[in-house]
Order: sequence, then structure tokens, then C-alpha cells
Amino acid sequence: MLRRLTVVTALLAAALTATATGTAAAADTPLRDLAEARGIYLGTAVTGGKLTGAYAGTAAAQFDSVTPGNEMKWGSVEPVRGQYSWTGADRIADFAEAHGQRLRGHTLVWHSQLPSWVENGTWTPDALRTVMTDHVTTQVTRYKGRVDHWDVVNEPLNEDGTLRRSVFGATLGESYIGDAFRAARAADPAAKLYLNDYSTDGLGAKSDGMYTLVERLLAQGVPVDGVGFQAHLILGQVPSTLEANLRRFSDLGVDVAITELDVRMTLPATEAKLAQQKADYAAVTRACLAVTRCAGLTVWGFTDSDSWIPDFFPGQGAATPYDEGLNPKPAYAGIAEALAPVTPPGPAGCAATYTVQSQWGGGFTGQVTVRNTGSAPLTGWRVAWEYPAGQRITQAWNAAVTQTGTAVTATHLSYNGTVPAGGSATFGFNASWTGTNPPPAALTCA
Ligand code: 9MR
Repeated sequence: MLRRLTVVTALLAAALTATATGTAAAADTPLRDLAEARGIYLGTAVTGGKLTGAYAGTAAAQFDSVTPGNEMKWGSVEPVRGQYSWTGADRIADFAEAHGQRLRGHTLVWHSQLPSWVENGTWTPDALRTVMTDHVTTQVTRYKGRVDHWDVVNEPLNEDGTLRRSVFGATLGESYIGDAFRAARAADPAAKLYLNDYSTDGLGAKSDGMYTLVERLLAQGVPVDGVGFQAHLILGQVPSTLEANLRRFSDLGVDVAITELDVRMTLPATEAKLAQQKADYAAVTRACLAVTRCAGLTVWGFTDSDSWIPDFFPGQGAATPYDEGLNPKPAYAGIAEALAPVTPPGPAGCAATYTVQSQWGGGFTGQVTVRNTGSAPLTGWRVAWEYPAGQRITQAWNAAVTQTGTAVTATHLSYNGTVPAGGSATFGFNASWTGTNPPPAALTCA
């Protein structure tokens, strides 16, 4: 809550600008500034060896957090037992510091990109535990005070939500997770410690497995501060339950973050696919913004020339917000528009947020949430917006909605006009669209 209130005040001037000039204002402002103003960070994975020239310039200008794509992994930093090589990791840490960026440490304990002496060693439980905690302690100590989030344990689960039989899981069972977190906490008490996984973004068996794992760890007093959702997504398949899923974890008492967002498509990229990708990036950004404990969002490479997708999924790619020539794609605008300061509070403490719940050829379902940001009850509300691309509302529920030209007005019904301080009311609608379906630049609420 604190985050949102701070944001509202800080954003009034910027919001008025955005209202007057539409999404162009958001698109011209660096993403990192838009994100900071909304109370989240916007990060990117980077490749240390590329941090020069335009690549470095864009990484520094647009993002306020960086994650080493590979340079902090066990195989990179401790290829031989007890012999550490920090050059690649240091380079990115120095870059982050030079540009006022946060640093996400990725990752301490993972079954992949392990040095072979770990992966193929013959271990007693005690020996492996010692090797693992030594590694965690050494690396976290090295970057103490410089890394704000550590992915302490990465990808601990199978697809069905059970514990992955990695060398760690097979030798130590679930206990290795608590041991890794405790070692990290001891080495840098200020760093936020995360569990991170993929295919846990929406509700489902794997995400249920993560949920119960976090519950167990917290009950044991394991210092888990956050859960990372990688969000390696397929075009048009942002899970509809993403926001609800983030919220249930935050309700457990941990922070959440989107840690490796990309949206892959079958090549070639077409205008229609890029428009869908824009909507997908916007939807993920909005889901994070909607959950107060969502600390931020990281894209897994900001340019298509620096993405893992083509190597791992032959025939697919174009998964990031910039093309190979470092030109922003529609996905960039999708993030910018989602981060735009669209909802200055009305005098009665009324703020409205607009989301596209689902979209199909020619149609979409939208939802608006009216929040009472004041300290007295709202007794009736009216939300208005302008559609930028000819969208037409065809049907609405939980509000009386009228549209004249591009102008839409929605008024409460008899049963949902009164909203207590801190409370909210939600209404929905179906609408048609052609070409593109950008959200309104601003909503007014009174
Ligand atoms: O982006 C990373 C790529 O360069 C590596 O080749 C790959 C090896 O598995 O790892 C990529 O990053 C992964 C991340 O560390 C963990 N989640 C999945 C990411 C994509 O594979």
C-alpha cells in the first residue's frame, strides 16, 4: 500500500502530462523512470561481454536493474573446486553500479550450468551440503551489499510440482533448499533471497508445488523473502491466472517478481504477431503492478540478438522488446503503456485501472477496477476514458456503460456505488477492436 500511495503523489505532474499527450509521453520516457514512478523496478538480463556501445547505452538508459545471464552461475564462477573466477560477474556488478542499477544475483544453486566436479561427483550428503554452503557463502559474501536480490535456488521443481531429482534434490532431499537460504542470509543479511522457477506463472500443479514448498519453508523459519516467476511465455499465452497466482504468494507473506520475461513466437515475426506480443508484455507488466508485493519485472535479454530462444527452440525467436538492430518493437510500447501513470486520484479518492482480461480476433474482454484511495467512503463513482484505436464496447456488466464516438463513460449501479476507504469495485465489458487494441492513455474517476 505504501508503495502505491507514494507513487500517486509523485506522479501527479507526470500523469497530467500523460493524459494530455497520450501514450507518446510514456513511450518517450525511459522505461526505468516509468517503472520507478510506479514503484517497481524494470530489469534486464545482460551478457557481460556485450556491454559496450549501443547495447550498453540501451541497457543503462532503459533499465534500473540488471541480471547476469550466465556470469554468476556456479559453472562460471567456480569451475574448479575452491577456485573462483569473478571477472565476468564483476564486470556486470561494476556496470550496474556505474549506472545506478540494482543487481539481481542469478543464481547460486541450480541443477544446470553446474561445473562437472559438482554434477558428476560422488557425494555423501554431508560432503555435498558442505560444498554447496561453501559456494553460497563465498559468492554472497563477495557481492555483499551489491546484490539486492539473489536467486538462491533456481528451478527446484518438476512439472508436477514435486522436488526435482537434481544432484542436490537426489542427495539431500528438500533440506538443501533451507540450507542454501540460511547460508545466503548469514553471508548478506540485507539481500532479498528468492526461490525462482519456470512454468509456475499461472495456477497449476507446478505452481501449487511451489506454493506448498514456500509454506513449508516459512513454517520452518527458512529466510525466504521472495518468489521469482520466470515467465518464459509463448505468444498469446499469458496465463489468465498470473495476477491471482502472484497475489496468492504475496498473501503468504513473501515478495514476488517476474524474473525472466520473454514471449517467443514462430518466425517470421509479422505485424499481427508483434501486436499480440505487445499485448502480452503489457499484460504481464500490469499483473505485476496490480500486486503490491510485486517488486519488479526483468526481461530475459532486451534485444532479439541476445536471446536464448532461437538456440533452444529452433524456428522461434523475436521474443524480446527490441529487434536485432536495437530498435524498440511494439512490445517496448506495451511495457511503456502499462507503466504509464494513467490514474491520478480524483478529489474523492477515486482511482481506476484498466486491464484487458482476454483478447481474440476482433473482440476482447476488459475489466476496470475502481479503488477508493481516500479516507472516507465513496458514494457513487463514474469512470471515463477515450479509446485510441476505434474500440467499441458491445456489452457491460456491473456498471452502466455508454460510448459516444471514442468517449466511454461508466457509472456505478445501485449495488456497487458505495466503496469503503481502501476498498474497490470492479466492472467488466466486452468490446470489439480492429488493427490494434491499445489501452486508453488515461482514465478519469470521480
Ligand atoms: O540465458 C541463458 C542462456 O544464455 C544459457 O545458454 C542457458 C543455459 O541453460 O541459460 C539461460 O538462462 C536460463 C536461466 O539461467 C534460468 N531459467 C531459464 C533460462 C533460459 O534457459
